[in-house]
Amino acid sequence: LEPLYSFMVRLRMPGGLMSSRQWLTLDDIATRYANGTLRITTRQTFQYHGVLKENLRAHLKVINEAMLDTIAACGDVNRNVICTANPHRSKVHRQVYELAHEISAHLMPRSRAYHEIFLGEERVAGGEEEQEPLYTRHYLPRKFKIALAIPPENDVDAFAHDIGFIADSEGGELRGFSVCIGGGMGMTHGEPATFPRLSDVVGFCTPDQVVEVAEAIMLVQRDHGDRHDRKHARTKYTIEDHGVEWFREEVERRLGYALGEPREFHFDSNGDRYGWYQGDDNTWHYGLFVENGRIADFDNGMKLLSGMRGIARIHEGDIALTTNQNLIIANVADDKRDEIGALIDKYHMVKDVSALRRGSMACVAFPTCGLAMAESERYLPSLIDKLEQSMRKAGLADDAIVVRMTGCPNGCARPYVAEIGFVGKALGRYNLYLGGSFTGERLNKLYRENIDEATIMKELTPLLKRYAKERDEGEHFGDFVIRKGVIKETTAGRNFHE
Ligand code: SRM
Ligand code: SF4
Repeated sequence: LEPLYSFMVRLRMPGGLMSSRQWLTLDDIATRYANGTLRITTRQTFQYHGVLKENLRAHLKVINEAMLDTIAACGDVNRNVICTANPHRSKVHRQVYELAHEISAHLMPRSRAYHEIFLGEERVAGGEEEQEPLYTRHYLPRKFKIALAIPPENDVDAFAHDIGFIADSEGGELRGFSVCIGGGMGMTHGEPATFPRLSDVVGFCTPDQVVEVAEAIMLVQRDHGDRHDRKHARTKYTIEDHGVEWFREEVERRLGYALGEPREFHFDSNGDRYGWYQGDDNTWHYGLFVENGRIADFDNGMKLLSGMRGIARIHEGDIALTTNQNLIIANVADDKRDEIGALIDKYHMVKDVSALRRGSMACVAFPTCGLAMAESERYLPSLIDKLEQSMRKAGLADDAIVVRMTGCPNGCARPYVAEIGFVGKALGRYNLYLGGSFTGERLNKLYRENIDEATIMKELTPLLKRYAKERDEGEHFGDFVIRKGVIKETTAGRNFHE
C-alpha cells in the first residue's frame, strides 16, 4: 500500500491576472482536488495545498485547459515574474504587465518534460543543450526572481529580488526602467554569512531592451553564481563577491551596449489600494483585503470563496492578484458596480479592518511548510488583534505600519523590509526586527531575539506609545525608531547583522 502523498501546486501567473472564467475553474479545482481554499502568494499567484498524488495529473490538466500552467513556479529557474498589480489601471500598467509576460515567456525552460509527464504529451528525444539554450544542462545555481514596479507604488518590493525594474514614465508614456540587481531575503539563523540584501540600482534600459537585459543578468548569474554552497548561491552573493561594477560590466559585455543612467523615482508605499477606485480610462476597480492571502469560507461569516464565486459569475472583467496577497476585481463595468457591491456585502467579504492589519502579511508556515520553525499565517491575525489594542490605546488606531511575519528566516513574506518584522525561531518564539521603511527601500535590523508573545507586547507597546507622542509630522514608525536611536539603521545587506 502506498502512503497518501499530497502535494502543493503553485501556478505560474506573470503579473497575476486572470479572467472571471479562469477564476471559476481555479475555484472549482480547489474544492475538487485540493483543500477547498485558494491561497494568494507573495509572488502574485495561487497555491493549492493538499493535492493528492492520485489527483495531481487531473488537477494540472484542468489548469492547462484554463490556459494556465505551473511551469517554473518552483526550482532553480526564473520564477513567477511579478509587477505592480492590475494592468487595467493605465496604459503604463498595461505595458508593464505585457513586458512581465514577455520576460516570463522568454526565460521559461523550453523542456517539454512537464507536458510529457503531466499532460500526456508524447516523448520527444533531443539534446538538453538544444532544448535549454538559456539554462543548458545545469540550470541556475539557485532560484531567480524578477519584479517590475510602477512608482509611486512599490507593492512588489522592487529591491527584494534578483532583478528589479522600476518603470519611468512621462505623460502616461512608458520611457523605460531603472535596473536593479542583487536583492533577496533568505538567510539562516546563526549564520551571519547569510543575509537579506536590497538590490543596487545599476542602470537604465528602454522597454525594447528589458527582455534582453533580464536575460543577460540571469546569464551572468548562471555562469558566476556559486554552485558549491546553496546558501551562498543567489545573485545577491555573486554581486557581493565580485562587486556591483564588475556585475554591470559583465551584463553590458553580453548585451554589447552600456546601460543608461538610472532615472529618479519616488515610492510612497509598498502596500495596496482598497475599495473602489477608477483607472485612467474611468473604469472601476475594487481592491479587496484578503488576510494573509487565504480565500476560504470562514466560520466568522466571512465567505470569501463563495463571494468571489458569485462575483466571478457576473463580472465580465478580470481579477488581479497582488504581491501583498490581496486581490482586485478589475475593469468593472459601471452597471455592474452595484451588483458586485451587493455581493461583497452579502458574503461579508469586507470587515472593518485597521490600517495595521491591512499592511500585514504572513507566509504559510505550519501546517504545510516543511521548513517552518514557528506559526505564521495561523498566528499573525491574533497577534495583530493585540497590537491593535496597543495602537488604539496609544491613539494610533488609524495609523499604518508595515508588519510582516514568517515562520523561518527564509523570508517568504519579505519580513526584512517591514517596519516591524517577526521571524520564527521556535514554536511560539520569534526574532523581532525593527526599522524597515514604509516604502520597502530599507532593511530592518534585529531588535530582540527569540521572544514569546508576552515579551513582544512588552517591547512594542511602550515603543508605540512613544511613537504616538514623539513622532514628527508624517513620520513613519520605521523611520522614527531609527531617528530615536532605538535601532541602528541597516545601510547594506552585509551590515544587517551588525
Ligand atoms: Fe518561499 C521556500 C512558500 C515567496 C524565499 N517558500 C519555500 C517553500 C517552498 C518551502 C520549501 O522549500 O519546502 C514554502 C512552501 C510553503 C507552503 O506550505 O506552501 C514557500 N514562498 C512561499 C510562499 C507561498 C509564501 C506565501 O505565504 O505567500 C510564496 C510563494 C511565492 C510564489 O508564488 O512563487 C513564497 N519565498 C518567497 C519570497 C518572497 C518573494 O519571492 O517575493 C521569498 C524571499 C525572496 C527571495 O527569494 O529571496 C522566499 N522560500 C524562500 C526561501 C529562501 C531562499 C533563499 O535565497 O535563501 C526558501 C528556501 C529555499 O529556497 O531553500 C523558500
Ligand atoms: Fe516556510 Fe519559512 Fe517560507 Fe514561511 S518563510 S513559508 S516557514 S520557508
